[in-house]
Amino acid sequence: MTSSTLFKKTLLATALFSTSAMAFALPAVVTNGNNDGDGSLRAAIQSGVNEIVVATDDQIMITETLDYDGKKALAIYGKGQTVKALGDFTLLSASQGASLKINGLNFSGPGGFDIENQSSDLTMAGKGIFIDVRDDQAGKVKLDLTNVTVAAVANHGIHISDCNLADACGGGGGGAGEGSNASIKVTFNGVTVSDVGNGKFDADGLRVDERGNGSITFIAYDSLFTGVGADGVELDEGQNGSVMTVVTNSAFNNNGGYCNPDILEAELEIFLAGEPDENEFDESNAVTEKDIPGNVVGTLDDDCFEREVDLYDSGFVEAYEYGIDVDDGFDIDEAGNGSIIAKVMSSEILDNLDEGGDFDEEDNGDIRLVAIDSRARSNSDDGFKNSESGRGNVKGLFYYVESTDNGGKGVVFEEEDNGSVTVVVNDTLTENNDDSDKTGLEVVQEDKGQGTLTVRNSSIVDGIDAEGVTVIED
Ligand SMILES: [Ca+2]
Ligand SMILES: [Ca+2]
Ligand SMILES: [Ca+2]
Ligand SMILES: [Ca+2]
Repeated sequence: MTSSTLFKKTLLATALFSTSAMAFALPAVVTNGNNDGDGSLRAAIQSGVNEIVVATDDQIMITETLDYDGKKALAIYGKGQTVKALGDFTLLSASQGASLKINGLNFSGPGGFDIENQSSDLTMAGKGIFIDVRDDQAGKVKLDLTNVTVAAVANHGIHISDCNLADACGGGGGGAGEGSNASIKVTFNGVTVSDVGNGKFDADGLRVDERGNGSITFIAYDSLFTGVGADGVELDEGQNGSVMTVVTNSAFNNNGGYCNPDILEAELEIFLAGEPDENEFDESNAVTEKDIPGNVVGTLDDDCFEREVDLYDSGFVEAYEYGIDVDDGFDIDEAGNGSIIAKVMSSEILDNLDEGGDFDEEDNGDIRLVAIDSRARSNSDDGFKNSESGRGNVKGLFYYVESTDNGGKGVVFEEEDNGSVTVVVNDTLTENNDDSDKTGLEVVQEDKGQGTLTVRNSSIVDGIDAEGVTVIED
C-alpha cells in the first residue's frame, strides 16, 4: 500500500465516522414534567438536538412558552402525554420558522374562554402551536402532526404565519401583509382541535397565513375541528401561489360562535336604542350618514359587529344593515395568481354558525373542488359555498354528497369575469336548505364564458337555481 492510498483511506474513514456520528446522534429524552431544568421538555428543546423523545409519564406543566429558536427541523415524539399551560400564553413556538413534527402529545391551555371571559391581553393571547416563518425564509415549512390534540387556548389552536404583520395580517385573500418565498405544508393525522379561539375575535382552529411567493398544502386525515371561536380551519393565501388541500375522514363541526349571537343581539338592540338593525331610504329623503346609527361601540367586543352602508351616487344613504360576524367550518381565501384545488372525502361539516365550507378564489386561477361521500348539515348559512372571480374557471365534481338543513343554500358555485363553470353532481341529496328561497344547488356563471351543470341520479329536493348555465339532468 502506498502512502497516498493510506492517506485516502484515512480521509474516507474520517468522512464515514462523521456521517455515522450524525446519523446516530441521540435524541434528547424528557424524563420529568417540570417547567425547566434537567430532564425537562424545555431543556430538551433548548439543547440544540433535532429529535426529542418524551419518556416521562407525568403531565408537563409549563409557566411560559416553550420556544424553539433553531432553524433546523425539530421532531418531538410522545406517547400521549399532555403539555399543560398554567396561564394564557402560547404553548409551543418555533420562532425562527423551523419545521415541526410532533407525534403523540396533547397541548392544553387554561380554558374557560368565551366572549364574557376574554383573554386579558388580546395582543398576547395564547396559541397552542405557533410557527413564525422568517422574512428571508425559502423552501417548504412543514408542520406534521400525528395523534396530537390542541385544546383550551384563547387564540388560534395552531398558527403558521408567513406574514410580516403577524396577528394583524388579517383574514381574507386580500388580507394585508408581505411574506417570504417559502411555502407551507401542513399534514394532520389523527389531530383534534377543540375549544380554541374563544378568548378573542377571529381566532381559528388551524390558521395559515401565506404571503409572498409560495403555496399552502393542507392534508388532513382522521382529524376533528370543533368548538372553535372563529373558523375550524382558515387558509389565507395571498399573492403568488395556490392552496391545495385533501381532507379525508375528518370533521369541521360546531365552529364560529365566539361572537355569540344570543348575547350580542341583545347588545346591538341596546346600542341601536330603538332604531332598526336594517333600513332602506328613498333618495328624495336625503338621508345622510349622520342620520343613521354609527359603528357599534360599548359592547363586549365591538369587532363582532359588521355595519354595511350603501350610498346613492348623490351621497345620500340608500340602505344600511348590521350583522354579527360569526364564522365557518372550513374557510379558504386565495388571492393573486394561483388556484384552490380541494378534495373533501368521507368528511362532515355540521352545525357551524356561518357557512360550512367557504372557498373564495380571486384574480388568476381556478376553483377545482371534488367532494366525495361527504355531508354538510345544519350550518347557519350555505353548506358548501364556492366563489371564483377574475380570470379562471370553476370545476366541481360531487359524488355521494348530502347537503341538508342549512340556513343558506345547499351547494353554491359562483363564477365571475373570464372563465367557465363546469359542475357535475352524481348520487347527491340536497333537502330543506335556505328557509326563504329554497335552493339546494345554485350555479352561477356571470360575464364571459360557458356554464354547464350536469345532475345525475340525485335528489335536489329543494331545487336548482342556474344562471347563465345549461342544466343537464338524467
Ligand atoms: Ca410565502
Ligand atoms: Ca395566490
Ligand atoms: Ca387566484
Ligand atoms: Ca372567472
